[in-house]
Amino acid sequence: MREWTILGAGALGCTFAALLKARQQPVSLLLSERHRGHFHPAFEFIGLNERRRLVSTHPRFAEQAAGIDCLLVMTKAYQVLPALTGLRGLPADTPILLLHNGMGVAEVVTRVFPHNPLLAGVTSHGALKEGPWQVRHTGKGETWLGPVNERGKDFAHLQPLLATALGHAEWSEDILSRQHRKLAINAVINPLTACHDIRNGQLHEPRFADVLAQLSEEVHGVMTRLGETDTLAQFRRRLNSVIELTATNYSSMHQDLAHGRPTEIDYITGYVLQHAGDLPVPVCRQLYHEVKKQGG
Ligand code: KPL
Repeated sequence: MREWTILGAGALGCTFAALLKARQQPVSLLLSERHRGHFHPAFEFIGLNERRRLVSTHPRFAEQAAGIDCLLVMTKAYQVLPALTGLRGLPADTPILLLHNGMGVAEVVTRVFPHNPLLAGVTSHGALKEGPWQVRHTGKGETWLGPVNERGKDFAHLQPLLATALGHAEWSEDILSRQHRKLAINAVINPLTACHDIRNGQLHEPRFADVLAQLSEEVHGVMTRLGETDTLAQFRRRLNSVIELTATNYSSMHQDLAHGRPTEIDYITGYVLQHAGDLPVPVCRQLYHEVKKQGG
């Protein structure tokens, strides 16, 4: 592979670009039309050690899709399809690695690009945009990737490249399960913090104890229905540890709602509702409608 192309020049996309470039791995940023003519050839990256450096990137636009070797998709979930449908010239052997939050997108990407190797990943790195072209890496996390279709299985060699740059990356043939685990955490923390206008850590205040208990039970029930084997107690332990580790953060859904941006509710809570079958999920449903009502 000659070059990574990152779709989604948000905080996390730029952080991955900076970390890959720091290991001399070639990176280009695939930009949307609104950046044409307004693109900064470099962004400022603030590392975990507070060191600042200028990262110069090679911009690409949709009409240059034919030259993409490996596509890393790091947009918001609802931006993936509109962005990918503009890439008609993408070669059929270019692997597409979906690293966005939420689920339900891969099924549609498979229909639009039936021949491409498709992979999915989850990452727990934290990043923040401090200015239009200024990005801060706020937390080192773990990254998992694995195949979504048969052709994706030939791309396990991407894992060591990512591990070198990110500090951790592992390959999993059962990436769906990793995605479910992350989705379940997001389905509890994100809508609750967004609707109540609180930081993640405030979920541990006694006033949220009941709703947290009920929502985690609902989400866990749906995950079990999807074949996941974690017990409710194990799920709650993981959930509580993420709440503690990210206590001072505003969740991504909180930030989206607070800034009047669309949220990923359809790909997080919406996914849980779609897979609930006949399980009762009243809190999930109520939060879904509440986020929608607030404009998300
Ligand atoms: O992934 C997150 C998000 O905000 O989307 C969590 C883990 C909840 C951290 O804020």
